Amino acid sequence: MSTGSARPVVPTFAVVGRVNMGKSAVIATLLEIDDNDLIRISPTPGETTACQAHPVIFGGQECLRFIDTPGFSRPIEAMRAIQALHGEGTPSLATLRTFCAQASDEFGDETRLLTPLLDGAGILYIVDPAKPLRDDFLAEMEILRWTGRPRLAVLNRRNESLGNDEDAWRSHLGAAFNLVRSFDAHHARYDERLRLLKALLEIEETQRPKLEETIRLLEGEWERRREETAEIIITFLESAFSLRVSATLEERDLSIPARRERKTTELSKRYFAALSDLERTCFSQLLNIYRHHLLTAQTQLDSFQEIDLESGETWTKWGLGRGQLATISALLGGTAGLAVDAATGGLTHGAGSLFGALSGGIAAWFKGGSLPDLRISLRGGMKLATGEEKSLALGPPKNPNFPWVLLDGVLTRYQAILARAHGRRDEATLHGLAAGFTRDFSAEQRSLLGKWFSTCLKGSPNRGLEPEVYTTLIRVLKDVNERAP
Ligand SMILES: Nc1nc2c(ncn2[C@@H]2O[C@H](COP(=O)(O)OP(=O)(O)O)[C@@H](O)[C@H]2O)c(=O)[nH]1
Ligand SMILES: [Mg+2]
Repeated sequence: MSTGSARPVVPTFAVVGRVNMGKSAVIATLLEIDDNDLIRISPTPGETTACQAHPVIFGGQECLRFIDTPGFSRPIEAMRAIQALHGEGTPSLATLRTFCAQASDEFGDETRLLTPLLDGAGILYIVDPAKPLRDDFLAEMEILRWTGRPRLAVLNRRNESLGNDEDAWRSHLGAAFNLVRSFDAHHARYDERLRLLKALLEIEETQRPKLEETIRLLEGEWERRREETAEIIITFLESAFSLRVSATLEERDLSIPARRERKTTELSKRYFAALSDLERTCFSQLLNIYRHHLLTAQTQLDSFQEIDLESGETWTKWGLGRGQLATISALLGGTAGLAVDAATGGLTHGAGSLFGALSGGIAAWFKGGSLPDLRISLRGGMKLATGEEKSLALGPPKNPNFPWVLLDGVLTRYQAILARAHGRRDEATLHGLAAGFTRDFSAEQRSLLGKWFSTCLKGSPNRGLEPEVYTTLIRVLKDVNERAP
């Protein structure tokens, strides 16, 4: 119930407007809540019948609160009733209180909406400027103006169509509100969310220090997430580049070509399945950091089936250009793309002698015998273990663009994660978007990452380079954040 003019300790804003204008979607996007059990967003009007408080909590402390309301349902009638109650002149806060205290059920929605305002909450008034500006909207604005609370009008356009009344909306809102802002609840990115929160600072002077502190905390949180992301990507790349799968082959597997082919193909499938698992883990960690539960990320498995076909779409879409690859390859001694470390990670260590021809991959090992037609040339080799058994180990594709394509796959999905608004309720699969990022890296960034990649591909990541790789990635992630898809 309303208590005099006492302001709430926590800066509080009630989100009001006509039903179905996207009030709940605006809150969900602002507060990154994509769970329909926590914030119900629905095309069916009238599903929200009570006010619901949504706290913003940092370090266990509530520092900002939004109140979702059912919205106006009979604004013209309510306006007349309040006016009649007050008599001549502009209705006062006292009249609004009396109205709320006396109102019958027919004004249930209006009463519920006004109560937090009478308790001191500021106003976020959500409208869809594509809708015709009718009298009932003007009545809503009028009632809100009578509360005298700080008020921000938010234009949330729910579809592409431009209404004819946009100018009229703006001029009426401009007169009745302290500030008017556009905000797209289905597409707003971090910067736009921050901009809307900063608008609250402008309308609610008395809460300035608290709101400024909250914005600082949010900015800090955003940076922390970027740092975590960089760390996750480094771990992912390192394990992906060092990934090897191996199988034991017996003499009989080698003597029958069909069997041999099947074994090798199975092994290559296992390699890509394991790579996909690593990607999936990486993506789900990123989705977790950015609080998305309705998204899944598709792995790059399909792209990699094509990685040795230079005309393949992936080859041209992601990864570096030919000249850039040549520069890196020269920098690393010209053979980096093909070099296979004799040690091939831990898999071949220990027993047995290493067969030659590693640099030719498994092809050269099958002297005389025809090699299964693997479309992807994987690093790896064959070695003789004890007795009659041989083990075959396969590793990352030898295509020198592999690491860059892999990185672009992560970065384009990161970009898609940042572009997803929490106010949406549809499930979606993230595909890597059109253009990659690695091609636009500076020469220094490419050479540093190229060096580190090559050590990882050889199975012995250079830890000394990691701090620089980390800083470079942070820079890259910032650029991704600033480039809208
Ligand atoms: N395309 C689009 N649809 C939106 C947007 N905001 C809300 N909606 C949709 O409009 C409907 C009503 O949204 P909701 O937030 O529940 O409205 P509320 O009744 O004012 O709380 C839902 O189907 C939303 O998905 C938007 O910015 N763009
Ligand atoms: Mg709602």
